[in-house]
Amino acid sequence: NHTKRIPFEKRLELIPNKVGKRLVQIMLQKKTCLCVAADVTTCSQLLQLADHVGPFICLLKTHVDILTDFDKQSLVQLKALADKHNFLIFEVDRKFADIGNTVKQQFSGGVYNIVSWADIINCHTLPGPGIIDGLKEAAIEYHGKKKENEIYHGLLLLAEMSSEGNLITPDYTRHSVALAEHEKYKEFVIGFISMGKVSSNPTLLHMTPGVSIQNKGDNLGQQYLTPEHVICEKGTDVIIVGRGIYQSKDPAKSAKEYQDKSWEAYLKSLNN
Ligand code: 6AU
Repeated sequence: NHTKRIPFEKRLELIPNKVGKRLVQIMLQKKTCLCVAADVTTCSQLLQLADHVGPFICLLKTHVDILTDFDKQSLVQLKALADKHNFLIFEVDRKFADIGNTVKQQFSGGVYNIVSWADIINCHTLPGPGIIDGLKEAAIEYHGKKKENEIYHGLLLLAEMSSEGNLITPDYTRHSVALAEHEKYKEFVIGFISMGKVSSNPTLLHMTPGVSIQNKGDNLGQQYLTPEHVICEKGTDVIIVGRGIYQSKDPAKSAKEYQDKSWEAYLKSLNN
């Protein structure tokens, strides 16, 4: 059964990447499968949201490119909030999609210096394996370590997208899965952005955007499913929720609701 679920406690022992392990530990400690997409446009909104939803999440997804007043100090504060509330940071805006040599610089250089504050990043697989190699080199060089098992970042491959009419085919997804499952990347690639479970390898995590309790979609092609549907029916591990939380009147209350729904669905799916 493709959606047969292995408990997180078991998977924790198998995951080779430090960040992937840490994430699953947090999920188990806090009983949450929720990642909040903090798509707000100022640093103060970002920090405020992170502080409000922090207790309920395992991961905060940032879009650093859309901050109008980006400054490095705010990221230091964000890191402090991540420590305070025990969550990891996933920077997604550099949804890396270029050749290895370019993404290596985008990851470790520029104004954002993502390598210094993000735990998790993601990339498109369109350019081929070189994109993973480039990002991996940047991650290893940042820590000045050459041993692969000392990588302190985790990479997610975009195997599927939530937007209507996207050009990803089943074949493209299969190739992305094969890359993630490759022995060479097992210390660095921790899973996928996908609409559900695409690999039965228990060390790889699946994170799914396009999740909302209330809405069915937006007017720019986003399509939503409920937390229960993506966890129980599609077999995903982590739900990524943006507007359903940060646009609600009380983001902390909404985050708690999504947290509870995600964990209930996870427990239910263990008995499926
Ligand atoms: O809940 P929303 O629709 O407000 O936000 C969904 C979040 C946004 C998107 O940039 C992101 O999820 N997203 C992504 C990823 C991983 O960034 C991929 C995708 O296929 N669909 C999607 O919505 O921050």
